Amino acid sequence: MSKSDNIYATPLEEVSSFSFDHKVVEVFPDMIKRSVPGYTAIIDGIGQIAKKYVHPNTNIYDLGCSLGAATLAIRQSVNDSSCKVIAVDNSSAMIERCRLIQSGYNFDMRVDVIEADINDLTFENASLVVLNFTLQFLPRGQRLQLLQKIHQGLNKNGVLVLSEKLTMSSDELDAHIIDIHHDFKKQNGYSDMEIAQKRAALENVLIPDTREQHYTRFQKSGFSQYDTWFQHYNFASFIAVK
Ligand code: GEK
Repeated sequence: MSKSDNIYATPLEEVSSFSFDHKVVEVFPDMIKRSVPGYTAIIDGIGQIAKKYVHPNTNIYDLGCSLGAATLAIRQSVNDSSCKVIAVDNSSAMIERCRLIQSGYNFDMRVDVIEADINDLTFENASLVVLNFTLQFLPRGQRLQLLQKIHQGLNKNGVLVLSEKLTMSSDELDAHIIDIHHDFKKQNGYSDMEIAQKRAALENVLIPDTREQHYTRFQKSGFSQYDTWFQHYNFASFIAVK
């Protein structure tokens, strides 16, 4: 069972930059469900997308896998022993816990849980690549190159699922949707102080793009079809097909 997230529940003299350390690992499932609107629906949807797009004898990549929720959904819904999931994260605390969790399930479909920077990977024979709320943590300058490498490593008709927090198209709308997201967090039991301190911790760590920036990047990476398959407030998930 995941402990409940109270990392920012007491006032901090100085809020340091957010990092995916042991403290976060302990509360992660609770934190992400209470903070990201639609998270559970997106994980379920990734399982359904995998059912449709994963082919026998191919690789599936879960990039920035954290504890492997997307990996688990894919293993559960596809469960083909000729396929392999490669789950990657650069947080050693996440990877340690992810290995433990994944080894607790007895699926036919194998998973390799790897500690690495996703920028250092090469992708091959991929039918599905998942970036579920990970790209937003990479410096903007690294994002296009990663998508180009993913596109190269996908088989024809292979799919990238990219979920991200979005910046809205106008400053006014963006401010309003951010308020609505904060109300969502309050309804999930976070106090104003927790919301403010978490926001400060994520400043310059989570850097959201607009939908247009994502679409332009898909185009520049060579994807022929792309669309939004899910959105709840300023949290969206895109599907891009090679
Ligand atoms: C889920 N996908 O539950 N290389 C590898 N991993 C990275 C990198 C990098 N360069 N940068 C960040 N990460 C998960 C949720 S969380 C999203 C993803 C969130 C990792 C980081 O360590 C963290 O585990 C993950 O990306 C982002 O479906 O917490 O909002």
